[in-house]
Amino acid sequence: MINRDTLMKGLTKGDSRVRKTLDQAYNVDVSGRLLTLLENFGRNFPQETEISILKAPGRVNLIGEHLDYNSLPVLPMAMDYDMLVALSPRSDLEVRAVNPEFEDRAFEIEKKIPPYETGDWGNYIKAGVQGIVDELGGIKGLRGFNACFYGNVPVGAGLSSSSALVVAAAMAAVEAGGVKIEPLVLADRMASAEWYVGTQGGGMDHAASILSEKGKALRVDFFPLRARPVSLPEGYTIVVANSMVVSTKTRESKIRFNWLPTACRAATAMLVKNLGLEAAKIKYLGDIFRQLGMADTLRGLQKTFTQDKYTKPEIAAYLGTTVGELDRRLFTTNAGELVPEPEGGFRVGARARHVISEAIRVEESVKVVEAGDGEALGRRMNGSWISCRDDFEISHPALVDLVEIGRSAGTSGSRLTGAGWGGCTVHLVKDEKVEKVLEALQKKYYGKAIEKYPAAAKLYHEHPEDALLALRPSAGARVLF
Ligand code: NG1
Repeated sequence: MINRDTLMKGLTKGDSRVRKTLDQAYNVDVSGRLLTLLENFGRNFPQETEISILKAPGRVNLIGEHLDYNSLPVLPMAMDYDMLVALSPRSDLEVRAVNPEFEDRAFEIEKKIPPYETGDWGNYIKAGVQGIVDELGGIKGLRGFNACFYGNVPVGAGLSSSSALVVAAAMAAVEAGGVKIEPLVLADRMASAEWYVGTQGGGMDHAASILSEKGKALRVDFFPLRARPVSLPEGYTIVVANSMVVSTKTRESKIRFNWLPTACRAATAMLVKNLGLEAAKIKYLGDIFRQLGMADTLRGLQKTFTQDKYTKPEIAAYLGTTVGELDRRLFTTNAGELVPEPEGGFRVGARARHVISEAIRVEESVKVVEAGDGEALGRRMNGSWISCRDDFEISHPALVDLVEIGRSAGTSGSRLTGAGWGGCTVHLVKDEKVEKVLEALQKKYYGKAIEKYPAAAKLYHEHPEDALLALRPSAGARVLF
């Protein structure tokens, strides 16, 4: 905790202790953003002089897309773009949340916090707080809080702005209550906490946000959650180019997202049946991969998926069950929503092929990165791109444009990052080529190709600062002051 005026003075005068704290957490100067946050807080809660400040970063995934919920490893890194929170505890259980971008929200901390309407930003705050209530088994020890949220992670860009908000809200509840939760436990809890908003995502974003170390990428494994910092090869920069095509996970797009984890579940059940595996030991595609190894898993995929699409009745017949039972077992999200069938059925085999081949690329990527071979990582990123585009079908013409522009300007590797259908591309670029790559993306995409996507072009003209980011890995979520 710190006095608001003291921190404001420290930031304005460049106080050395303040600067040291910020240098440990960021590669860039955030004092301007912190001052704006403190001013917002002062305007909204003028009576509160003693406050805490925390950060929860967004992340960019270098490789390993849609693997987390399949219990397979991923390699993300935290970014200096984050959700900042200034907060002060209250003596009751009310949470008051303000954010310059949205309407104010207020709710009570209780055992089961009822959600707002789908898509409301306040649900992400509730998700984080509910996660803490669940972790503690009740509201004992918790206090309400007044909080100002102030984020700069581009929204709907596949950079985990949503998870940064969920993590920030959870950490605010922890800080206000003065309770202790280990980072690994918090990261694990947050993965399921975000299901509160209705999506079936995995735990990558929360792990990257909470467990990252400055200057390092993070290999994350799931069920149980484990994380290991990985040094990136010297002489390379990570460039993120945002298509500005917004890819949110609300309403219709939530169904589109949920088709993927449920198709993976169906693939798992079909493989278990066809390969005669012991069902009790297998919950995820990752379990099959670990049990059979690479070659046998790939052979198993070929043997099992003989047609391109499978309807629900076909999957039910394959598994010797009814559609009703299937809907209950495989096609209901953890938030209890039934996932309908996509037109023509699920491309179960292609989805599984992406997951398994991507897992192989991640394992190889970690090895080559640790051996300092950036070019070899680039080749895996290119392979991931093709697989995401063709087997997982999460691409978008704007992402194709960005990857092609990047590659022809000389990146070592380019791919989409995050859930897909829009959002960002990530490029591995040799330091000496960064300028050329940025210039090509600027000129050919933002200066020309983006006009093919009118909504994206409009967003770009409003927020050009969200377009091109040259990044170094940031530190994970923490209370700064
Ligand atoms: P983003 O990119 O933040 O929408 C989503 C999931 C991740 C992961 C990726 C795909 C959530 C909160 N996040 O991320 O867990 O599955 O897609 O790799 O659902």
